[in-house]
Amino acid sequence: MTVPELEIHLDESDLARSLRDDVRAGLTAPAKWLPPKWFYDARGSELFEEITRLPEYYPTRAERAVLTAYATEIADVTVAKTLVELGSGSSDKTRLLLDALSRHGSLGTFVPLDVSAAALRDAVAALTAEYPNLSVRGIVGDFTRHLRVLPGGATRLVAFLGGTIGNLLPAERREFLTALRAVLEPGEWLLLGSDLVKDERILLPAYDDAAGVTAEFNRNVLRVVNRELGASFDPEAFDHVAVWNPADEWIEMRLRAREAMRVPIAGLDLVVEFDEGEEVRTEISAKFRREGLARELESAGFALRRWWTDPDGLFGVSLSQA
Ligand code: AVJ
Repeated sequence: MTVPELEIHLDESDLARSLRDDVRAGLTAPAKWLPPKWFYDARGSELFEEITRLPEYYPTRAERAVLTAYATEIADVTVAKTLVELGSGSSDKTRLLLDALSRHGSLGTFVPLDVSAAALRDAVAALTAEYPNLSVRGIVGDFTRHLRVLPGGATRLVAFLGGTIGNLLPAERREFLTALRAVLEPGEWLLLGSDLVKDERILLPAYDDAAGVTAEFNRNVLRVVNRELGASFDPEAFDHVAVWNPADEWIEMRLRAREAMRVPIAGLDLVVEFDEGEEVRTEISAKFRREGLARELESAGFALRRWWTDPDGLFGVSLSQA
C-alpha cells in the first residue's frame, strides 16, 4: 500500500507540549487528574480495540447495531457529499456509513480527523484502497482545537461516534458543540453517538471487565507518561478503579496508589507525591438521556432530526442539523 499524505495540524512537538502541560497541570492539582486522550498510543489503541470485543463492553456493538439498521436512512436524509469523522481511530464503523452514502451516490469525500498520525495513516491507506471512487483526506488534528480546518464547500455530515463526546466535561461539551455548529453551514449535519444512562450493573462491568483489559488500558497512561516524559511510575503500584457518579451521570476511571510514593518525572523536573490510596482521575465517560442531549444540541444551535437506539436501548445515535 502507498503511504498516504496527511494534512498535519498537530505535529510531534505540539503533542509533546500539550502532554507536558496536561501532566504538569493534572498531577500538581489538589485532586489529581490526567486527560483520557493520552491513553491512545499504539498499545493503548490496541487495548481499546480489545475492550470493544469484551462481553461486558456493550457500546461498540450497540452503536454498530444502530448504524447497521439506519445507515441507509442517514444517507437518504442527509444526502451528504462529504463525510467527516472526528476522532476516527480505525474508522471501523465508518464503513457502514461510507457504504450507505456511496450506494446513495452523493458521497465524494471522506475526511477522517484524528490526533494519531499513525492510526490515521493506516485507516486512510485501507479506505483509499477499498473505496477507489472516494477522495480520502486525512487530517491530523484535535477535534477540540482544529474544527476550522475542515474542508467545506459540499454538504457535510460530521460523525462523532463511539460515545467519545462523553469524555468531555459538560462545559467542554458545550464549547465543542458550539464551535462545531459555528463551522457548519446551515443545513449541514451532525451524527452523534452517545452512551445512555442505565443500570449500574450494566455500566460498571463495562468499565471494569473480568479479564482486566480496561485496567491495563487505564494503567497504560502511566506507561505513556514514563516513555514520553521520562517518568518513573510503576503502573503495577496503581489499582484500576471504576465508579458510577450518579449526580453527574458519568463513569469515572481512576488509578489508586496502593502505597505512599514519590514519583520523579524527569522531563518536567517534577516529583509527584502520592498518599496511600490517593487517586488520579483518568477519564469521565458521561452517559446521556434523550431529553438532556436534545437540550444540549439545541442550545448549541442544532435541530434534532432523528434519534435511534439499539433494540436494548443501551446506546443512542442522534442526527441533528445545523
Ligand atoms: C471510546 C472514549 C467512548 O468512554 O467508553 C473504554 C473509552 N474507556 N473503556 C468510553 C473507554 C474505558 C470509551 N470511548
